[in-house]
Amino acid sequence: MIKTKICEILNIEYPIIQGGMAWVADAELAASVSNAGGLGIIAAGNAPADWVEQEIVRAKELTDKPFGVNIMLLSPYVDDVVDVVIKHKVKVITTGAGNPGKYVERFKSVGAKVIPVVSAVALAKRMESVGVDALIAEGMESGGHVGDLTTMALVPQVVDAVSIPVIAAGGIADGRGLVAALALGAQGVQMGTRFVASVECTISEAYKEMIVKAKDRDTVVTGRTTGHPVRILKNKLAREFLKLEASGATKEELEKFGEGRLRIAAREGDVKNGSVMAGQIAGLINDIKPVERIIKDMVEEAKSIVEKLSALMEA
Ligand code: TUI
Repeated sequence: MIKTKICEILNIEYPIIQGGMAWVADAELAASVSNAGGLGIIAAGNAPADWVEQEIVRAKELTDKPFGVNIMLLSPYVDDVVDVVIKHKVKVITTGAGNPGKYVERFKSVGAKVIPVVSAVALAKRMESVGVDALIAEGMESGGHVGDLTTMALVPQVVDAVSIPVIAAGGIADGRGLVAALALGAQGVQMGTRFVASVECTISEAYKEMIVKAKDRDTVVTGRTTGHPVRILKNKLAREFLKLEASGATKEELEKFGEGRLRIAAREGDVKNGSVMAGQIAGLINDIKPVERIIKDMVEEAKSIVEKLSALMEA
């Protein structure tokens, strides 16, 4: 058993949360993770509220365990998505790319736990002061929109700066990562890339295969010049985007160039012209496994590491 405070707060068996990945994390993936004892998350991304509502209803059909919704705060539909998660009394709300402060009271009024993603200490303190239940400290190893601190440096600094539980994210895909996160003072982990390479993930096989084939140095960060740095796997799109940035393209030009690219990679399987968001840990992932296997293997590995470490202390 690896039980932490966050397991009690979220009413889950293992301290493993699935990342809220736009165009990837639907009801199928979320329910699979929740059924396996973790916390599954439906990602609202930039989707309209009626899509989010449909996925919430479907997840309730697929699992009787708790699951959450991730709200991407830059979405044009954010207010409607907030209404939907409140209407359906979703148990856990994670947020990304902004401060959920103005919604916290309404989430809490229906008993939801609120867990924002943060990438820096100042942000963590600000979020704690608006009354959130826990934080996800996400290092720049992550896929998608990233900050600039590594998980190793960020997590213990956030742990020391706040008194609410912290969940580590970025660069975690196995039992070693789980034990490392706990050693840094985190109460659990959030994983994205590892769950993308799962049987139950409904995205294109081409996207999953690209993660399986990726090596350690195969991701790059695009969009640094626009203030929206995004980690993706190297491909034709990444090369063209970086070339455009180096040539001094404007924010508007770059945003136009990048529009809709995640959808075409995830849903249409165009992994040359699409944006294949993935974390640096893609290089460690060499197979596509059922979600339950991912979680069981991880917990088993973590237990055996803890036993070895204890023996080391006794020796
Ligand atoms: O949100 C993510 N990862 C994402 S969002 C996304 S969709 C997107 N695509 C292109 C451009 C923009 C968004 C793909 N991947 N991770 C969580 C995260 N949130 N990392 C960092 C933050 C964050 C950033 C600023 C959280 C709060 C914040 O607050 C700003 C402020 O001052 O309030």
